[in-house]
Amino acid sequence: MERTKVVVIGGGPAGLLLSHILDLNGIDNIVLEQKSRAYVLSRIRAGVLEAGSVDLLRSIGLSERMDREGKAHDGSFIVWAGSEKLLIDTMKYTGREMTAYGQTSITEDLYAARDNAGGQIIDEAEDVKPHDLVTEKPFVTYFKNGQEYKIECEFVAGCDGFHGVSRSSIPDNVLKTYEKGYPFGWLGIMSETPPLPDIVYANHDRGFALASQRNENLSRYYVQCDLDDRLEDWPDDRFWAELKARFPAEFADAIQTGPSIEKSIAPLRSFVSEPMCYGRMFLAGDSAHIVPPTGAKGLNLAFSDVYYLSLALTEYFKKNNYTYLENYSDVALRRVWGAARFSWNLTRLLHRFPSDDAFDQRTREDEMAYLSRSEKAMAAIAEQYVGLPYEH
Ligand code: RFL
Ligand code: PHB
Repeated sequence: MERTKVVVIGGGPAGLLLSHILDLNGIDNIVLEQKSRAYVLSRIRAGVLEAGSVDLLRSIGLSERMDREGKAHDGSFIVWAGSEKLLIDTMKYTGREMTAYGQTSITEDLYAARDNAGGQIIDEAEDVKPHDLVTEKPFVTYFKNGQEYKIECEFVAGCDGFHGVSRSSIPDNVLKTYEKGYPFGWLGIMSETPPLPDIVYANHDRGFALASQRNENLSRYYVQCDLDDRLEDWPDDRFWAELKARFPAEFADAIQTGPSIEKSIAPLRSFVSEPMCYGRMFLAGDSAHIVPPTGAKGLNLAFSDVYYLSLALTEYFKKNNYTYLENYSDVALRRVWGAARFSWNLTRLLHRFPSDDAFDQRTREDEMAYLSRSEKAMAAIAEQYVGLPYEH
């Protein structure tokens, strides 16, 4: 049996960042991760950071590599068949930039920082279970190498993603969930080829496509695909042909193709659970909410949750002030709903839905036309894309 102040369930970006900030504030914690470190580091996901996420990483001294390798952008383009390309100019409308820097690199940076600080991360922890959450003495059990362990703590942080155990430990009569599925997925590939200079979202009759990047010789591309598509249906040649068909010639001709080094299909989902706490357990990141990737919000929301939760736990441990913990769920959820609405709206605007009728399509085209005519409409998109400010 061990004791610590906070058990963090999940060693993804939310859990590692929380663990690190707590440690910087002198708050002991242990991270329990069910997968191996190699597996966690092999996951390829987000690529675009809001200005607030970059500020947060800088404020805790975790930006050295990001500042060197990440690429700041004034904004991202939207292209639409038959119309001018549109820049979501976050620099012009908000004075802030977006940064292309991969989640894989952030996770590596976080593991390195935890290792340097002597942080305790237990990987391949099986059957992790939080207990007695509505008492003042919660504890967490897990198995490792066939042996059962118990950690007593004061708080549990549920940072274990959408399929984790934390949210499902909250009784049904306490949790309210809101969910929307989408009738398509994103097929993504990584290739060791120079990317387009900018991040470009494309709407096309054949479906959505996205050109993104990790560094000057690593490109990330996505196409909207059917939910029942399998990876075997998508050899590289088909992927590249489909990707290029969805971009106007100006961009399609500039896309450099090459063998894929990773290929995966992700279904799209919007999901929010309320409240983001239960007794002495607090949820952060994908364990509490999922957004479709169209607005690049998932990782950024995980970071804003961690910002609020680390502040609340620090107030408690340093000043014996419980108010921030009491308010955590309400404060975090305000930002979560803003991003859930924005991501849903951008997904609706940029994808083709099998159920669309002519009216749906014409109103979508009109919304694009409105965006290209109205500075105020563009400013609203830019403000949300760069990320709404954290509440202080
Ligand atoms: P994670 O990353 O899922 O980490 C959770 C960790 O918990 C572990 N775990 C458990 N550990 C112990 N016991 C259990 N019972 C456990 N169950 C699970 C898991 O192994 C894992 O290590 O959640 P976290 O930390 O909240 O981070 C969230 C982000 O990963 C996610 O929101 C983003 O990747 C979403 N996302 C994007 N977000 C952005 O901000 N910008 C983007 O550009 C962006 N692009 C994307 C994305 C997600 C994508 N996919 C694949 C869904 C693009 C894609 C294609
Ligand atoms: C990515 O680079 O993986 C990426 C970029 C922008 C998004 C989603 C994903 O909106």
